[in-house]
Amino acid sequence: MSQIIQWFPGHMAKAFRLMRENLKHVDIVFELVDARIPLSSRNPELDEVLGDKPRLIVMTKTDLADPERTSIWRAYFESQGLSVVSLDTRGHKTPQIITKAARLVLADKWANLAEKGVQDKAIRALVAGIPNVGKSTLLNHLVTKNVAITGDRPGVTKKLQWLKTPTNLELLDTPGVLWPKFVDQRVGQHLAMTGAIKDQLINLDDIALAVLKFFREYNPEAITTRYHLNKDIWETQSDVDVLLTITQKLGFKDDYNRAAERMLLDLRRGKLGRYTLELPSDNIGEVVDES
Ligand SMILES: Nc1nc2c(ncn2[C@@H]2O[C@H](COP(=O)(O)OP(=O)(O)O)[C@@H](O)[C@H]2O)c(=O)[nH]1
Ligand SMILES: [Mg+2]
Repeated sequence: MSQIIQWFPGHMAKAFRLMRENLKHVDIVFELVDARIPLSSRNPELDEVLGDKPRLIVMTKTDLADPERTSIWRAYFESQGLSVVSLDTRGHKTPQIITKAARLVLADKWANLAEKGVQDKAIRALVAGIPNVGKSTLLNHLVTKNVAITGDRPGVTKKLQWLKTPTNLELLDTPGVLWPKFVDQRVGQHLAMTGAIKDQLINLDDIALAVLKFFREYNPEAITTRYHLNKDIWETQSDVDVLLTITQKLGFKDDYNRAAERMLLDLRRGKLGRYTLELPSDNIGEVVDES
């Protein structure tokens, strides 16, 4: 993981510089977070960059997340004074949900404009978030099905391009790319578990063991059902032993790396059910001062 930590700061500084530039031109920022890892998919330094720029938290991939935990997270964000929506970004209601929430955030400002005779001004927005959180998908679903948006292009200086939506939003066509902050070992693990980090960057067996540790508490039956294990395996076997048993059940002999890979794939594709890895009370990323 150390390689990643050293690799990010330069990119992040550049991404933030670009974002500061772009912020001058928008009314609101849509900060995307993955509903399965609402803490690990955020970058706390964004707060500083945004200042008092209006913001809407958009929890993506709720179709993969634990609905009960999504509610807990929504309440948590609201308790922090943040506006929040949660959705499957690919759903047909996405434009309505996002636009309605953005209008609400900007209601006072737009009422003031209306008093000055400015009617129906489009809301200009910047979509921001870590890689793979769903930025391009959201843009595609807000605009029209056929607008081509080709990847992220951080650092490219060019004339701003706006995408118009039928709901009177104007979106910067280049999303703001944020990098996750590896403040805590769990952050890296959670990003890996949800597929936000490339497999080449992670130790598969470590992650597989973290998956088992999580499911042992959260939803043990998802594992026993999927891999045809005895339900009481959790009482008699350690996580390492469970991984070995799964390896054998899958017919991979002693190649537990292959089993780890399969488990991760299953997890990311939702074959182990819906899950949310984090709760506000987990205190991930809260630096404990030990000096
Ligand atoms: N299940 C699910 N998949 C999503 C959702 N939003 C995005 N995705 C998928 O997540 C992956 C990454 O999305 P993308 O928009 O490319 O992320 P970006 O890197 O932030 O632009 C793609 O495979 C999308 O289809 C969602 O709400 N639910
Ligand atoms: Mg993209």
